[in-house]
Amino acid sequence: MKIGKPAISAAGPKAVYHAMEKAFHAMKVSKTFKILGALNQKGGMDCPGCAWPDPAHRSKLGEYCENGVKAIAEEAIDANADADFFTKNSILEMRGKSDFWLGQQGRLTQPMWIRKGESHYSPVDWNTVFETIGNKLKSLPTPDDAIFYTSGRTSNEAAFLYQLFVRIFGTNNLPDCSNMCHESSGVALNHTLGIGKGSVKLEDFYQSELILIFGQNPGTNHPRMLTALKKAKENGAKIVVVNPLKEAGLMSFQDPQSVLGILGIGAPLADLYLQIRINEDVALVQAVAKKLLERSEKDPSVIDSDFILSNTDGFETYQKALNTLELESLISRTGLKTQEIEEFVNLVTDRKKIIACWAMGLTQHVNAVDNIQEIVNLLLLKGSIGKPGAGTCPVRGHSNVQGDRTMGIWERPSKEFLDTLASTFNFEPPRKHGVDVVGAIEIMHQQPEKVFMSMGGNLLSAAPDTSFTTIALENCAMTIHVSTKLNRSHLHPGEIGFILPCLGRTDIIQEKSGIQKLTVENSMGMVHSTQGNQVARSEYLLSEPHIISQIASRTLGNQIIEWDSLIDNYDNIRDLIGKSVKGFESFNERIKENSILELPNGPREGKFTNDIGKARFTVNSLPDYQMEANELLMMTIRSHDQFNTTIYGMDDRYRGIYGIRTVVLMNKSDIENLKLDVNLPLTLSSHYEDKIRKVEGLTIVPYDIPSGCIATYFPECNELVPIHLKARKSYTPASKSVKVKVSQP
Ligand SMILES: Nc1nc2c(c(=O)[nH]1)N[C@H]1C(S)=C(S)[C@@H](COP(=O)(O)OP(=O)(O)OC[C@H]3O[C@@H](n4cnc5c(=O)[nH]c(N)nc54)[C@H](O)[C@@H]3O)O[C@H]1N2
Ligand SMILES: Nc1nc2c(c(=O)[nH]1)N[C@H]1C(S)=C(S)[C@@H](COP(=O)(O)OP(=O)(O)OC[C@H]3O[C@@H](n4cnc5c(=O)[nH]c(N)nc54)[C@H](O)[C@@H]3O)O[C@H]1N2
Ligand SMILES: [Mo]
Repeated sequence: MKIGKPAISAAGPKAVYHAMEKAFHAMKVSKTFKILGALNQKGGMDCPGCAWPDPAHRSKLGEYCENGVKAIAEEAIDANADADFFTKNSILEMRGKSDFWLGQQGRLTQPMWIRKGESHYSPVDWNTVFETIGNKLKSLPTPDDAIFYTSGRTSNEAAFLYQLFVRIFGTNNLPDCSNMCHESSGVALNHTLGIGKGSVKLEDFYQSELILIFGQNPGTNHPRMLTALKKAKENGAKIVVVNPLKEAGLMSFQDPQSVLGILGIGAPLADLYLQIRINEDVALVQAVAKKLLERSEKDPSVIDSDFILSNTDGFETYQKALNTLELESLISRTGLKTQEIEEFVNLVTDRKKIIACWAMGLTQHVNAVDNIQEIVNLLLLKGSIGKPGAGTCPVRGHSNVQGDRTMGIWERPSKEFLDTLASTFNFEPPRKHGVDVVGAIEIMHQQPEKVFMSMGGNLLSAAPDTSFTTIALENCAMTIHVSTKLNRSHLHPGEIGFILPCLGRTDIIQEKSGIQKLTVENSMGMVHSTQGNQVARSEYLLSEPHIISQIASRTLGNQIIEWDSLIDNYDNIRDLIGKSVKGFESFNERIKENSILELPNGPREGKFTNDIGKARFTVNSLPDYQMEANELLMMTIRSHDQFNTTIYGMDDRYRGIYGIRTVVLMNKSDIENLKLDVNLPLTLSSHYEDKIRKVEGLTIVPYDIPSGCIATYFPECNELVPIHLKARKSYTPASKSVKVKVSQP
């Protein structure tokens, strides 16, 4: 373990070095270059890293980032966790290993199962897999006794087939990783603007005058966004960052595609960096709006009254509510200086083309929906939606998480979507809403004997309240994980547990008609194809659509859908998508030319597609925690060396933390006031009505973070997030604002 100084600039030659070091450690050199040469190139493969869009002109030097290379190394790793590996390692032994170790064992190569009383997984043939799952599903008292989870790497084709199968089977139990991620954005944006997605395109960044970045760490999680920010700045944009931590990637960017960047010279990014207290974003934006409205009394051009009058609803109520708030108390909540807020207001006052970006720093709080709605209020005041260079930009996480939703992976589908499925496929889909992630875990916990199927992902480590979720999984009659890599969820099977290995983004998919393409949708609503270039490493690997079709055919037969022949050619699947999902008409023809499908987006064109046909101003409440004097507010965040629950390494280079993940980033004044010894292990405990949750053996890292706030890593501290602590309306676990107490032996 080593603690050094946090970095003040991201990317550059060091990033290239670290990326290649990881890649060459995991894979042969020739394989590395073959994959990287196709990564994010037209007709090549979509990076499994994040959902940031590709620019129109792709760099020949390489259109990927350090963490994209790490994602590739993780998936295309030469090592295999094969049948032999499972013979040598019991699940009890594997539970004692770290997440990093689990990932290093390599790709899954053969279907495995484990039955009650057994200590080891053993190989099973695909036919037995499909028969056993089909028979189990058919035998359930009701289809709602099965839960079908999806993670966001799943392709459009797989996602579409999966939801269709699940709905013909008879349930809307389709929770997904979005429930823990941007659900709050979807709820807020649907209500206020009429579409649960962002409104900007990549080109808007190049025309914007002001870019606001709330609760996001793009230097680690969306590194290619830094290129867009740099270009925006070159074109004159200003950048305001709102974040409790000084994240290196938001301060300066060493562009590895430029001479200066290669020399390690960074281009400054943030013009104003507001180190806000955790979850005081509503207070900040309300303070800014109050000041703007005050200024607009003298100079009406400060806000866009024409836009407000003709395109929005609820302005007066909003203004009245703002008037009841006291500016001083709003400012004091944020922990920021009046001068800093004044500078923010100055930047907003003179500019009309504003983009607001955000990620998990806003979406994972009890009042997460309020956070986003308040930002929409600010954009509406400025008329900054539906014109070039302006709009909303929720920066998505998983590379196809947005596409999965477009394809119907959602426990609360719209009536319109179900009606179209009903008329296209001639069956009556279930109308009752299904369970989301938290709902699923709660019913699996309360009622044993459920079937849990996971299309990718790692529910156990991604979900809150780890011990609670462990019991939920172990309670199941059957757990089915379609996965590329070994993970902790596999180690807590139900009475029967399956691990079904599948082909990943980097692999070639062969079906009867030949090599198949898949498609994905990026964070800005653009759909394009993706095709791997690695020959399958084992004869047992099947694609996700293939596995779904076989489970469907054994469960439902081939009456409504010809599942067995459908997958001979994935054009067949895209034909079905074209018939039943808006915006995908003539899908096959359009995707064949390697062209990009731009999905319909009302707000992008200034059309608000919610129930009232106008953008809504909303009145949002401030968080109310009732903190005790010795309590701190904890956010669980990602290190630079992980992709969600997949741990690439033990370092968090930009934050100066090496060789350890069980850390607590804490302000020096809190360390002093709470009389803590940085040399002793720390215990964190969260005290909510139902019980006290604890994580022991943590290490204090004195850090530049507002006092009263601490940061820990996800998934190590998920244990502390109570299952019932979730956002209003979106039900997203509030894993960025958990009240905790500290203690030392
Ligand atoms: N390399 C890599 N890339 C990834 C991922 C990964 O794990 N690794 N994960 C992918 C996924 S699924 C997602 S959703 C995204 C996640 O991308 P991010 O949202 O950037 O990820 P987090 O680490 O959760 O970072 C949250 C940021 O919000 C700040 N923050 C926390 N609380 C608050 C708050 O109350 N207010 C404000 N203003 N800021 C706050 C934190 O300091 C941190 O900088 O990245 C995607 N890309
Ligand atoms: N405390 C806390 N908890 C969080 C968060 C947080 O910030 N704090 N973030 C939340 C967020 S934003 C998200 S999105 C969730 C993530 O939740 P998940 O999406 O469930 O988790 P991942 O870690 O992304 O899933 C990793 C697993 O996916 C499998 N996999 C990888 N690629 C493929 C593929 O191509 N096909 C298939 N079938 N499997 C594949 C591998 O087996 C790997 O082990 O976690 C959430 N949990
Ligand atoms: Mo996410």
